[in-house]
Amino acid sequence: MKGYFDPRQLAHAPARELHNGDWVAYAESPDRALAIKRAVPDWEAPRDFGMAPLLAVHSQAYLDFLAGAHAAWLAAGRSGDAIGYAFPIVRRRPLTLDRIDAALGAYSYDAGTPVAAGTWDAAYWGAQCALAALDRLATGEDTSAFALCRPPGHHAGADYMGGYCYLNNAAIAAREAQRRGLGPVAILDIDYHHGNGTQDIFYRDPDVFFCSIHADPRTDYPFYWGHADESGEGAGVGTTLNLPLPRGTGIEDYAPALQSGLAAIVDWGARLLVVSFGADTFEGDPISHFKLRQADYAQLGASIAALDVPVLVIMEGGYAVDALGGNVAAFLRGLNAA
Ligand code: SP5
Ligand code: ZN
Repeated sequence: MKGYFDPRQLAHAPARELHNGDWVAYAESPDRALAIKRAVPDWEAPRDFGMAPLLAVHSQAYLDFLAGAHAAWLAAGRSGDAIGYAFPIVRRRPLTLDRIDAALGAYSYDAGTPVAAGTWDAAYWGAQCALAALDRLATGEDTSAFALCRPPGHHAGADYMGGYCYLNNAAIAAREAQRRGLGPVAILDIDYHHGNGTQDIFYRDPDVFFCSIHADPRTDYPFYWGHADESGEGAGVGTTLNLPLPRGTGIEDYAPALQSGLAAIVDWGARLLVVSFGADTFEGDPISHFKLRQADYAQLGASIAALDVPVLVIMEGGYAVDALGGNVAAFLRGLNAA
């Protein structure tokens, strides 16, 4: 199985994030990618599939904002990473405002997602990794492929960033797979956090099935999405499945949830599965509260492989850097064991 990574993804390196009312070191560090790179054997650099696949998911205005935000921040006389502090919730009108601080608020839903000098380049090449991995599956030479997307993507919506995410790599790959006639596509999100951006993008879409297994948003980020009763809207009713689990969940309760998610994906008739994989379900993760161990990841991979459809693995979260490479490698081994 090929992995895809581009060194330009390391250019995204915000210094700090707001956590419990104070500044702390940014958890989504370039070291995460380097740790995964060391633990997985077979790499290729992505080729450039251009902007069109990104525009199939994200608005032009949002992409323009993202590409220019750090320069606008510097032009406003600031230094360091661009971070918003005012957010247009509570039924404000969708105004188009020039000031960088207004734009930072309008295009994000949290203050945990700074735009650094290298953010656009890194996010762009991360998305190209997702497209390159899809391209590999399309050749039929492999039944699985791995995109080391970093920064991650599943919290990013059509026109917003959040949760360390800027471009929704899983959604970009899913849309491109549809365009190439590789569907029906299902997305299985097994990051610790709910994939709110992905859910929003496909919420009214009956043609992409989205299933997320995650920490209960009553206790965990992103709070406002991922509750069990969210199941799609309009034509998309029934094609979103949320399976929240309590803090402290270990493999004994995680595995049955995964089986029910996989059963729903099979029933729905997926012919391609995009997996948003986060290793922040690990017992040693510094910002999360599930209890999976390294060997459990091989079991998750094997359960997914049993579906017998092509699997595109998109990297999402996972912040126990010392264990991250081993956890990702275990998952990919389980996926490819059969
Ligand atoms: C992709 C992904 O896993 N995003 C997770 C975003 C979670 N952000 C909110 C959690 C705040 C915890 N901050 C801890 C910082 C420790 N250095
Ligand atoms: Zn996460």
